[in-house]
Amino acid sequence: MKKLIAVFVLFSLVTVHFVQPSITIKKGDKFTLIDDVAVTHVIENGTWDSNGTAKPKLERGAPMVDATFNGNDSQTIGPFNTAGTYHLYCTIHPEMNLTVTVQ
Ligand SMILES: [Cu+2]
Repeated sequence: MKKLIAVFVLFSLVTVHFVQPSITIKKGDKFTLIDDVAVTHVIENGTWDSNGTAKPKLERGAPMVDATFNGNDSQTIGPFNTAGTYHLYCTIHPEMNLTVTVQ
């Protein structure tokens, strides 16, 4: 099963965010991230903390994610082969955090 999740922008870079802040998938699934505007995103393993500091971290059991979007494109992320909760973020845009729950 492949799920879709979109990335979009409203008027300024400050408000760039994931349309959904979280996604739940089954073990072994991949999902597709869609960048539906002309904005570059670089999605990697890690999070932005509440102070706006990037915290890169490859969590145990997570696939290594390093996906560059150039705008109006999409990429498949995964597969996630181990159940757990994982964190992805956009290294360019603070607050662009995505939580992936694998069941
Ligand atoms: Cu971004």
